[in-house]
Amino acid sequence: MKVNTAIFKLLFFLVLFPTLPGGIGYGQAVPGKDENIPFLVTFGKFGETSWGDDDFSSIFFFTIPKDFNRQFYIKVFDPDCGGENDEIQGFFDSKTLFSVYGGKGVDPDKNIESRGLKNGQNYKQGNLLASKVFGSESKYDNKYFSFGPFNPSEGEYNEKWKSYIFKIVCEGITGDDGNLYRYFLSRDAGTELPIEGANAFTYEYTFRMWNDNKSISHIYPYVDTGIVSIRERNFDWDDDGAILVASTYKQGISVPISNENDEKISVIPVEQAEIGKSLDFQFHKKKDYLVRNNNVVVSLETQRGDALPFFSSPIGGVPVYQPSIKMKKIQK
Ligand SMILES: [Ca+2]
Ligand SMILES: [Ca+2]
Ligand SMILES: [Ca+2]
Ligand SMILES: [Ca+2]
Repeated sequence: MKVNTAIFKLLFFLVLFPTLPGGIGYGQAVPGKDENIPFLVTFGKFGETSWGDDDFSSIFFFTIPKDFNRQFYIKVFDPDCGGENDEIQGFFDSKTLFSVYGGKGVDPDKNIESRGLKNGQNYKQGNLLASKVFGSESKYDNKYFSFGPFNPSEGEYNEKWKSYIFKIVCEGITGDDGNLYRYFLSRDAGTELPIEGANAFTYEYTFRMWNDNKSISHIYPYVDTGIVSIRERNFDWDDDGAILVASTYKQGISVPISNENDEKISVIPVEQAEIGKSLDFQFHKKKDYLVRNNNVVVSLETQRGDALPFFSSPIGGVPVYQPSIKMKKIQK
């Protein structure tokens, strides 16, 4: 009887969720496909902020669409701090704690502290579902570790996104080295199988740039109704080329850039044509010489002081500049 039920359930889910063709841009890789960012980075708490991480922690949220009712996994690529990918300072002595939260208190729309933007606020609200500390461990070097399985209903339901919200917190609990890693939201523990309609977002993006002279990385905030301007902050950009903001309306406006262990803040006006779409913040590396191991922090606020999330899979797709919008406006 139990076996029959299990088989029936399996068949039922196979009908509902057939294997989707590859290459569809679902937002489960963090950083996302369109972002062209090699790694997230979190330093041990004894690190220097001049190495590009201003708070030694990072918070990401995952959204699981309410129609998806199977178990899933939150996978971390290269969770260790040692061996390949990571940024050594002296010798590898960092330990990194990854913690997955669900339930009440997680949803950053309902609980602002959950965003983790202000020192002293409790960003660990919610039910702790899983956690693990990683040191320098070859077992996890350049490999995935899977948290889960989780049931979607263990998240906190958000009506606006019609999704269950989960949170993963990464903290450098000791040491001074930089842990570089990525996330993947998967239907399977052993492989990377995306979930249709899922996405991921953060309010403070701390990431590593490519070690070359030509790559352009992107992050994509969503412009909701009621936003008239955005206050952008970048920290420790190492004077590494240009940061531009582009959209359907803006061809690319450069914003003031930070250098070493400092921040630059600027206010960017938002036009009506940009509401309900994503903006494209572009990070163009310096061409004349190579700035190596550039880690940078970026955050945004609306004119009301609300933090703006960046989505791994840009809402409404990557914005493409449409000169006609501007021309129409000029002709008026
Ligand atoms: Ca590693
Ligand atoms: Ca060290
Ligand atoms: Ca790592
Ligand atoms: Ca930097």
